[in-house]
Amino acid sequence: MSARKAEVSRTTKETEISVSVDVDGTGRAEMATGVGFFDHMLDQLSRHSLIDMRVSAKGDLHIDDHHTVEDTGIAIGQALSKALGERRGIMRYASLDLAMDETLTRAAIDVSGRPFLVWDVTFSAPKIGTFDTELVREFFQALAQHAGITLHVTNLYGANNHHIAETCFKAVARVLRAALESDPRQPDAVPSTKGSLKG
Ligand SMILES: [Mn+2]
Repeated sequence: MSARKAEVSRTTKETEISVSVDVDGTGRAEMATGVGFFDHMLDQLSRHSLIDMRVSAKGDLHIDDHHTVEDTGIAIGQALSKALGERRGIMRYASLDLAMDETLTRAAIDVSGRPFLVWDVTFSAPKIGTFDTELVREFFQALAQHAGITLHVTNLYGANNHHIAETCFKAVARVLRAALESDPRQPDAVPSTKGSLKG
């Protein structure tokens, strides 16, 4: 595999974001989105996927966190898609149940080139600190769309909303790691009968 690294810069009237990723990293995270809870979640995404990620976002936080969170998802998704190129030699599929104290969340992924999010996660409160819980879905919707991945996330049970959010990020991180791992039995093949996993 050639180096699976990419950088993306994205500027709109609402946000100015730059992202760099190294898929074959060590999980080194440098997050500066201006949203503390979101930085904490992105740290989990990087740490548990072993994808090095540097994210710098300047968004219209005087309105709310929405544009910053969604556009960061778009930029990380674009960077991942760019880094993965033809998606040769990857395992492609992965799933797992991720436990954290009282919470259990399942994630399944197909690095298919076909963007799709199935989201079955309900929060019992609208906020975690100052962070809107509905933005967790917005982030993963943007990520799935722009990374070109099919992603299913199901919270099976849980009481604490911080745990529910955190298990979503950790579970997705772990399935990303497993699905992007190189397949030693077909290191140069695109794992598709179509011959293409690009969207
Ligand atoms: Mn935490």
